[in-house]
Amino acid sequence: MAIVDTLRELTQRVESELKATDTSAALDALKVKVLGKKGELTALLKGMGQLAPEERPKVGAQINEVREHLTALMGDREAAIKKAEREAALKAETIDVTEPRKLPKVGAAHPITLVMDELIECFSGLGFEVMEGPEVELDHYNFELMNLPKNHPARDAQDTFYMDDNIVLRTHTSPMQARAMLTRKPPIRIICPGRVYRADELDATHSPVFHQMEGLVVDENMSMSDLRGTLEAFAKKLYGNDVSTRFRPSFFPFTEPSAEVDLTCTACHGKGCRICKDTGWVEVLGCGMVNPKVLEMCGIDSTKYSGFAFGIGLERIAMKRYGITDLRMLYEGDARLLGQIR
Ligand code: 2U9
Repeated sequence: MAIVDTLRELTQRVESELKATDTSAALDALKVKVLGKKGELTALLKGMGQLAPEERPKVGAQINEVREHLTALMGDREAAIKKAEREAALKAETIDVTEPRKLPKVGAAHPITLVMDELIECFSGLGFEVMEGPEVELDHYNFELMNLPKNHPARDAQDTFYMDDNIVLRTHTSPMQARAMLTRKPPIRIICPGRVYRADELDATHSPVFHQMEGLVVDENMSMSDLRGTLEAFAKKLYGNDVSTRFRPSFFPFTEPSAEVDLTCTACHGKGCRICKDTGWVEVLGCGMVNPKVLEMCGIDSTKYSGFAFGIGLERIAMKRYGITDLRMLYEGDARLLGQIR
C-alpha cells in the first residue's frame, strides 16, 4: 500500500477511535499507540529509509502533517474528556445542604431521676443537704431505731426482704437518717433520696423496688408549724403558688403526732375531678414530729431537741406528673414512653 493510503487509513481510523474514547486513560493509551516512540507514525517515519531519496521530503512532510493533525485532535479530545470528568466528579460529590439530617438518638434522664433531681433542687433551696446510704441495711437501723420492735408486722418476711436474721434490704431511707443523728449534732437538716425494697408482687400500684425521699430536721424548738411551713413552701416551689396543703391525722411508729399530707389537685385546681376523685385534693406524702423515743435511741436529747420528718414516694409524683397510669411502665424501659419525657 502506498504510504499516502496508509496515512489516510490511519487518520480515519484514529479519528473514529478518538470519537469513541471517553476516558483520560483510554486517550493516553491511544496517544502512545499512535504518536509514541514505538507508535504507528514513528514506525512510518522510520520506514522512510526504504523510499527513493527524492520522495523522502514529500512523504516526511505528509507524515508530519498527519502527526500535527492527530496531535491537535487529541488535544481537543483531551480537553473535552477532562471537562466531562470534572463535571461528573463535581456532580458525584455534590452535597445537598437542604436535605434534613438524620437526628442522632439522644438519651434522656428517667422520669424518676427527673423527679428526684427536682425535689433535691426544691429542698436544697430550703437549706437541706442530701445524704445517701446503703441499700443493704442492718435490722437495727432499719427497724429497731425507727421504733419498729421485733414483733412489728412490718418486720414480717412477707413485707421485708431478709438477707439473714440481721440484714435486710432497707424498707425506707430512714436508717440513713438514724445514722446522721448518731454521727452529727443538731441542727440537722437532711434529705435522703434512694431505692427501697418491700416484698410485694409487681402490679399496677406495687413494686418490690421503689424510690423515696425522706427528710429530717432536728433542732431546738422544732414544732408542727415548722413542718407545715416547710412542706407548704416545698409544695409551692414544686407546683406553684396557688397550691396549698391539707394535713390529716395518721400514724407511723417513728413519728408522733403523724399526718398524711394532701396537695390541691393540680388537674382541676381543687374544683374536683376524676384524678382527685372529686375531693379537690391528692395525697402526696406522710410526715410527723420525730417520735422522742426515736430521738433518744439515736442519741439526741429529746428534752432539748425536737424534730420533724417526712417521706415522699417518687413513683407517685412521677406518675401524676407525666400521666403514667401503671407503675410497671416506669420499670419496663420502653423507649416509646421514656422518649416522650424530658
Ligand atoms: C426518722 C424519723 C422519722 C419518715 C416518714 C413517712 C412519714 C411516710 C411514706 C411516703 C410514701 C413512705 O414511700 S412511701 O410509701 N412515708 O409517710 N415517712 S414520716 O419519718 C422518719 C424518718 C426518719 C429518723
